[in-house]
Amino acid sequence: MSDAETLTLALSKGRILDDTLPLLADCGIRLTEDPGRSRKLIFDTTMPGVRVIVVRATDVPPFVEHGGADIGVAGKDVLMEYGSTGLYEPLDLNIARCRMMVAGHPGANERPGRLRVATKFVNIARRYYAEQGRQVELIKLYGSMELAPLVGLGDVIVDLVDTGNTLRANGLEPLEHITDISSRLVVNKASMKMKHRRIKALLAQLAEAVDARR
Ligand code: PRT
Ligand code: MG
Repeated sequence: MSDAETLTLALSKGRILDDTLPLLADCGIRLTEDPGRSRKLIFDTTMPGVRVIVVRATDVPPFVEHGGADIGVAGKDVLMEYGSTGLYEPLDLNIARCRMMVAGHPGANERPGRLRVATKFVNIARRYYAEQGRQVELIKLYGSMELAPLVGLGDVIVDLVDTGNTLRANGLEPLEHITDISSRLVVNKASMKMKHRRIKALLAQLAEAVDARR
C-alpha cells in the first residue's frame, strides 16, 4: 500500500478518465500533466499527497483490493464481472452510463434449446441466464462482441450499449435489458481504516460534485 501520507487513485484511460477528471477538478484536484499525451503511469496532482495511476479498466478492482491504490473508479460492469466483496463501493459517480444488454439479430434470443452466448462478461451472463433458468453455452471473447453473431459465432451477445449505434451499424438489435451501468468509486478496506479522514473528506467532496451535476 502507498504510505500513510499519500492517497493513490486508480483510473483507466478513455471514458473513465475523461468523465472523472472534471469531478476531481470540482474537488480542487487537477493532474499536473495530461495523461492522454503522456506515457507515464503515475501522475501528480495539484493536491499535495494525492496521485493518480492509470491502469486497464479491468485492473482497477485488483489494484484497489490488493492495495496498489487506495481508491479507484470502475464501471459497475467491471465490478460485477470481478465479483469480489473485498472492496468498498461507497459512491455512484453517475458517469460513463450505459446498459448491459442481450443483443443479436431480431428474435435470436427466442431460438429453442441451448442458446449460444458470446461475451466478455461471462460471469454476468452466467448469473443472468441462471436467474432466467435458461441453459446457455458461454463463449468468452475479449472484444468486438458485435462481430460474433454476424459470422455465426453464437446466437446472441451480452454487451454494453450506450447510443445503440454500434449494434445498428451491424444490423443487430438490443433484445433484453440486464441492468443499468454507471461508474463507481471503490475503496481499499484497509485504507478506509488507516486513511479514514482523508478518504471521508474526498468522498464528501465527490458526492457533492456528483449531486451538482444531476
Ligand atoms: O479500452 P479497453 O477495451 O481496454 O477497456 P474498456 O473497454 O473496459 O474501457 P472503456 O474506456 O472502453 O470503458 C470503460 C467503462 O465505460 C466500461 O467498463 C463501462 O462501464 C463504461 N461504458 C459506458 C462503456 C460504454 N458506455 C460503451 N458504450 N464501455 C463500453 N462501451 C462500448 C460497448 O462495449 C460497445 O462496443 O461501446 C460500444 C457501444 O456503444 P454505442 O454508443 O454504439 O451503443
Ligand atoms: Mg473499450
